[in-house]
Amino acid sequence: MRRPLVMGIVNLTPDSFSDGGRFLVPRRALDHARRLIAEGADILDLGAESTRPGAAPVSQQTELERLLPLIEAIRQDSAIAISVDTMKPAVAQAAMAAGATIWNDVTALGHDPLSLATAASLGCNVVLMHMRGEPRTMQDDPRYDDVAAEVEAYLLQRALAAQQAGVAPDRIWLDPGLGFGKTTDHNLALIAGLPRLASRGYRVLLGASRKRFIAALYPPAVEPADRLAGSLAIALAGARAGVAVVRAHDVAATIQALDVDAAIRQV
Ligand code: HH2
Repeated sequence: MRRPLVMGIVNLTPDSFSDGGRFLVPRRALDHARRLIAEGADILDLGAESTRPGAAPVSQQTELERLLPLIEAIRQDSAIAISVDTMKPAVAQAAMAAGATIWNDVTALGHDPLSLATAASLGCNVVLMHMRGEPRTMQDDPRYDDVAAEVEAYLLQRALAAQQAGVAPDRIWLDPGLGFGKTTDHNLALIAGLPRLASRGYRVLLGASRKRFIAALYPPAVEPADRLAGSLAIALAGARAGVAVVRAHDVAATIQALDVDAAIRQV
């Protein structure tokens, strides 16, 4: 029984909710990346623009200045798969040229009219994530009739659009986007719906690590760094639902939990 791949999170944003800017300096980001590699991460996800609720947008120039030196530095001593968390096609293109191979787009290649064609021409893996609205306003009373069905329909439609633009189906990863325009109940319904999403023929990526709704489930509200146990509970639910990739801040702990779970399921 193989466990899902673990994608370790490296934030280069001054206002990222969980790291509080500790990794803004590239030197620190590089140290953090190296630590996640040593802990056994399969993929590193580098993000220079925070997508937390209420976050302000970042310019293309700033994203590039933050990302490119880090990708180049990681590439000097590691062959780890690098993912870049961006909604801008020019940033994705420059990142792939520097050595990244995965484009993680929280707008499912919908932010820019050039995104679909750029992804196809780059030949990279693409993460298509569902988000309701935009980060600034997405948590303002989001509503759905059937959140799991609506998110799945959206993701399958974006996957089809990507394929029509020339992206190979085995390079498309789907992500329900926990916390992106969803209440706690919506997030729980999406987790419960993972087996169905994972049966649609595409790899599924799940990102629950340290998210706010975990603190809503276990009062009193805990700080992001104290949400590991809840994050692991969701990672395991994802693994049992057939998720292929888990996005996580705490790489060593996540791998340990997933390895033990995989060993149990193999018996
Ligand atoms: N969550 C965040 C950012 N990027 N990408 C994908 N594919 N799935 C996710 O669930 C996801 C994501 C969370 O936002 P942010 O505020 O940037 O925090 P952090 O990067 O520390 O998780």
